[in-house]
Amino acid sequence: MNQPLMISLDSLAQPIDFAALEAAAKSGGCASSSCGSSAKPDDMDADVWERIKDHPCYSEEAHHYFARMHVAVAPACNIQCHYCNRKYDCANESRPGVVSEKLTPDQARRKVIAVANEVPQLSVLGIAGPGDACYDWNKTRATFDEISKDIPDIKLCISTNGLALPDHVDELAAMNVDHVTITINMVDPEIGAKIYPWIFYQHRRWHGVEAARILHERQMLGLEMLTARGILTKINSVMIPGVNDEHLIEVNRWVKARGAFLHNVMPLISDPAHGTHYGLTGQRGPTAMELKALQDRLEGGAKLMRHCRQCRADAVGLLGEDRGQEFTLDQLPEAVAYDPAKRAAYREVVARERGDHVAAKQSAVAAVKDSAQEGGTLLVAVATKGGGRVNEHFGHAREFQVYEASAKGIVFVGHRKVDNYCMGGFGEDATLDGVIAALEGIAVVLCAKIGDCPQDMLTAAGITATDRYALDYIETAIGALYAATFGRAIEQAVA
Ligand code: CLF
Ligand code: SF4
Repeated sequence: MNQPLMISLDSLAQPIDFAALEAAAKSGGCASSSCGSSAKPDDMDADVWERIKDHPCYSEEAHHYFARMHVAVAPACNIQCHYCNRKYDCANESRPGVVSEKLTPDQARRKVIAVANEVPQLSVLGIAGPGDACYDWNKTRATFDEISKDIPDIKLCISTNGLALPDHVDELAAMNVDHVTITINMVDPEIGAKIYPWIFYQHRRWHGVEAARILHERQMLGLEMLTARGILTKINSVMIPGVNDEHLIEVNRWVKARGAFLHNVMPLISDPAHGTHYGLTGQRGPTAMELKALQDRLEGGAKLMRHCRQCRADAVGLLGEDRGQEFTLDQLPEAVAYDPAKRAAYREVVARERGDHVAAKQSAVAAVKDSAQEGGTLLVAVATKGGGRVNEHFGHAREFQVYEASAKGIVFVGHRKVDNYCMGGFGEDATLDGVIAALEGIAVVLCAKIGDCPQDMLTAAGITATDRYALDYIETAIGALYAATFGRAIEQAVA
């Protein structure tokens, strides 16, 4: 069994122990078996790997180690989506489009530098609403221009509805923006008319099917232009049951044919309290199992992203955590100067840890494939705070990462958000009921620690929970678990 490197756990806990990070970065060389470059998948070009390996959204594996931050600098939008209400703001809410404060490009620069000095995992700066980064273009460009002067190695990323995208593709390429997300919910304007009541294009408002047709054509043109320039493009689609759920299979085909790098199908978030059209008219979102069923049907098409956390538009931190409230404008110093030392030290440590992780993962996956039996599928929920390890207490988890072990190996298939059950040392039954409901379909929960009471309640609900694999790499733990459940002595193979 791999011995956990304590530095990796320390480095992923908050606050960062910078002295320990630096010491670890300086200790020892980088053996070929443990170098981060060994994490490159065999079927990926070296150039593409170089561009995604530290991007937490474009690489599922990177999301264990690297953080993104969003700055809300471009509030104007040129379309209306039935799932959006840009007026709504709640700091406890976590969903796209929601933001606590809007920033000028100069305020954004101060904030990004402050975060880069404090959060060494930071690798990506995104502009992701509320509003549209391409429509409110001058602010997007000014922000990226400023920040890339101070932090040249930060990756720049935008998310757009696509309507104004074709007007800016050449500038995006010139600005070294390598990652663009287009939200594409339909390729059939009849369906689009049920999602978008209007768009604003060429100085006037368009409605209904005609509006959706224009949006569709602009989205396809933008995607083709990005592909032609070698910019990596991710497609986000909101799954809206009864409106576009079946249709997303067609969307997946279209975007694959036009060179999309990833397809991210996200569940509609719909609540009357949000004041959106869908929320107020009772349109429901999909259940976790409905989302998974659709994603499973899409396998084999455009490559799927399954680890999206539907971040707030001012999110800061690893995916699944949000430290935005630590960096509000009133907490920022007036003058900031970027210090690259922490980020550099962190990257060195991660490069080593990551090579070990990939080797452990490959071994566990091969062993599961080797011994998988017909129908031997195990859905496992893992409490983790990063680093690819089982390292979070059950009661502290705000989400569980879900993996499926089967004849296909060990595959990350999604996450389940929960309210953390343990508040100041004691748990609340009502919250635990919510956690159990969120774990629908899960066979086993792996965590770093769990008390007898929640363990018993989970057992009564048909879910096994164990801290037996605390601090193991996630795949190593699941491999051993799979062996105990279905396999033939896998434990030796992954030891
Ligand atoms: Fe932000 Fe989006 Fe860039 Fe990531 S988020 S602009 S690609 S840096 Fe990532 Fe967040 Fe999902 Fe977006 S988890 S909502 S996919
Ligand atoms: Fe809201 Fe984004 Fe849709 Fe504009 S494109 S209406 S900001 S979700």
